Amino acid sequence: MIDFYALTSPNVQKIYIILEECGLPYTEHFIDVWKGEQYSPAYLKINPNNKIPAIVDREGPGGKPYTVFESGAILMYLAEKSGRLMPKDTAARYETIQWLMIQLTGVGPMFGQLTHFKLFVPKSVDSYAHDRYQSEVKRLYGVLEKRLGESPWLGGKEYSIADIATFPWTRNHDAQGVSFTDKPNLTRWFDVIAARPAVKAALAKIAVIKSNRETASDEQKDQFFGRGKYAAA
Ligand SMILES: N[C@@H](CCC(=O)N[C@@H](CS)C(=O)NCC(=O)O)C(=O)O
Repeated sequence: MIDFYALTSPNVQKIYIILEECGLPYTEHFIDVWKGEQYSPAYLKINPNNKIPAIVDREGPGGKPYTVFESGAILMYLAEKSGRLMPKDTAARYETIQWLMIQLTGVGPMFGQLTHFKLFVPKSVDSYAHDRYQSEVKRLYGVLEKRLGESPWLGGKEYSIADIATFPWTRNHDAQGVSFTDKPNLTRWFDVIAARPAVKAALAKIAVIKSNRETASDEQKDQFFGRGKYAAA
């Protein structure tokens, strides 16, 4: 059994998808980051970086409970545990890891910052940041489109954790200012992943999760965004 510390964000969606793909039994524990629950002493013992997702595998290495945080590390751990979704051959495995890393170091941070500036900072206040992140997001979509024109899947010949990591971040491409109408390769890839039964099951679970996102107070938003009196000194 896997204890899964979750809510609804793209990094969490990846873990719902791999758990469903692998048929691993799990129990959800919701950490409402819009209420500051990621800062509770009990949760900080699980992830000292106060972020979701995290998991505790009750049957980890040596049969003992094992904690994993950071979505990329969790994907690799669960792929290794289940023997699926990551190639065994060294060259093929590192091809997958490279595209996983593009998601972890490029797509996630850049798409996340663009969303922050689009939703929470009026363009009149900071058009430089809007334009900087918008340009980088468009560039990254171009890289993904090209890759998917040369390879059936991001990580290579097979569906893998590189696809699972990237798919949730592309679900809101229109809101990110990127149309798929001129991106046939991303369209094909996206539609095939969205039609997978495990992905549908994961997204159905996520769709009914309630959070404090819409009703967060200004102070709770300040804490979540690390600003105002919550800015790191
Ligand atoms: N690099 C981390 C990022 C996770 C992340 O940013 N999680 C957000 C989800 S909303 C979070 O927990 N934010 C709470 C906070 O920053 O206090 C991963 O890939 O797992």
